Amino acid sequence: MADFVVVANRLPVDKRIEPDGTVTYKRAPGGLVTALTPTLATHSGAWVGWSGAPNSTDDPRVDGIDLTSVPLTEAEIADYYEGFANSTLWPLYHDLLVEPVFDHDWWSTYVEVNRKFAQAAADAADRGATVWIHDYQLQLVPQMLRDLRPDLRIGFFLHIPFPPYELFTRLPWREELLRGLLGADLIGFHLPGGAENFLTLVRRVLKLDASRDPVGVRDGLGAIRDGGRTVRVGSFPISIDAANVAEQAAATTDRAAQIRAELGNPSTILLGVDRLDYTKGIDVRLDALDALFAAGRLDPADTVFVQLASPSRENVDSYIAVRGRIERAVAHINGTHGTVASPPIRYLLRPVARDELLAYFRAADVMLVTPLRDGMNLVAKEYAAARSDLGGALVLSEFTGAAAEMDRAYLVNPYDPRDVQDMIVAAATDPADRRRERMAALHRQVVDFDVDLWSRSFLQCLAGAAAENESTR
Ligand code: ADQ
Repeated sequence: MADFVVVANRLPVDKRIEPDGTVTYKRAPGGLVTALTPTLATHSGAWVGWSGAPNSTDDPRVDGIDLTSVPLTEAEIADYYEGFANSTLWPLYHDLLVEPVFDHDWWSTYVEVNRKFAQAAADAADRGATVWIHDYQLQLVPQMLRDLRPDLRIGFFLHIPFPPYELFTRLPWREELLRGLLGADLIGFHLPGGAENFLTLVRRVLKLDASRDPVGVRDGLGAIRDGGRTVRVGSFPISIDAANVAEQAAATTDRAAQIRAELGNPSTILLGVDRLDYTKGIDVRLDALDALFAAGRLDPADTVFVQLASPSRENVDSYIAVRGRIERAVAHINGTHGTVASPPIRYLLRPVARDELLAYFRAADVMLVTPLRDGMNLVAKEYAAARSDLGGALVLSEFTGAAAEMDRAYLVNPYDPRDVQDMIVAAATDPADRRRERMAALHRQVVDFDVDLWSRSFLQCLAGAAAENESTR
């Protein structure tokens, strides 16, 4: 039994079957694992999640953490994960960038799968344990778990934006989802705006007494009175292990120089690093580069843009469509502005190893992070952390959570093509001392507000919120 349980859609490991048939587990590199490792290590920790493959039931112990697999059938993966989570909630919570699908069968499966996760968490948690549930796939788990185990301290954190009343209320199941979340003692969002959207929805849809004061960052929590309990609501901007990224990136200097040489030693290397997702605005930056080459503001013979994309949700129609759009744009730009020997766009569709990614960060003169909507965006923070040499420049969309903190970046409105073009040129050509001064501010920001602060402040607020409810029980 564990006194600290993480519940997330995915387990933090990759399963590998070796040629001789033996099964090994390797810790998957991911922000959440890094964020929670220190807490898991100092507790008897458990992690409840799906393995990523159908019907997997193994429960390995990896690096001192007990993993509990929630087995999902192929039909459940299609309806809960690809369907309700990624074709209904994801587009609805990201400004309707594609049209969300509302399907009652998907919803039924979402309810059933959330119940499986809640049961698995209830089975793993010791009496009075702290359970931290993550993200939009599991919004019903807090209340389901509270019904099963009223003794637990339950926190929930949403990693994506939380939409305003006008969008959220399209959901036929809006009351059920809000009620599901209210099982937690503390509900965390990246930004105060998400927390305030939630408070407004609870007040207007559920007619509960919810505070109206602005929500602060890491303190100044909102409050909802629900029966005898108080549910706290707060803003906790996630971050990265910045010191570690800086140290590892500094060790890639040779490889970074090699990358520049491999690209033909252009004057300017631009870089994009994203999951291949329509929210990330990969097409926004490609369109801007096309226009800049056409207008002669950037020289395609002396500029290289490297787009590293990792495949994501490949069975979902909107992801198949965005991949097609991006690949057509890459081919169009290279065909129009390149030569056979030196195409200005280099595009890779596969995940890149961590060290290699950090070397690309160190090689890039301009990092392009142009999402149309993004809860936080860790790539922007990783780039700033990696540039302890204070080189490079960050072009960052105002529609990312990261922009709230990283205001010394070259901020752009991704919906304004001229603004994106102008900022790319400014980031590439501003005097070195101005670029350096901006990067120094960004680097300091991510080092000072790292992921350890994120998890510590959330867990501290959760302990306070839960203790308050326990004292009135
Ligand atoms: P994501 O949408 O996955 O996360 P992001 O925060 O940028 O977005 O994290 C992506 C991670 O994947 C980064 O660590 C990045 O380095 C890595 N990655 C991306 N492309 C890669 C590639 N080609 N090769 C190797 N690694 C790659 C969700 C929300 C975000 C929020 C996080 C954390 O959508 O808004 O910041 O959760 O809360």
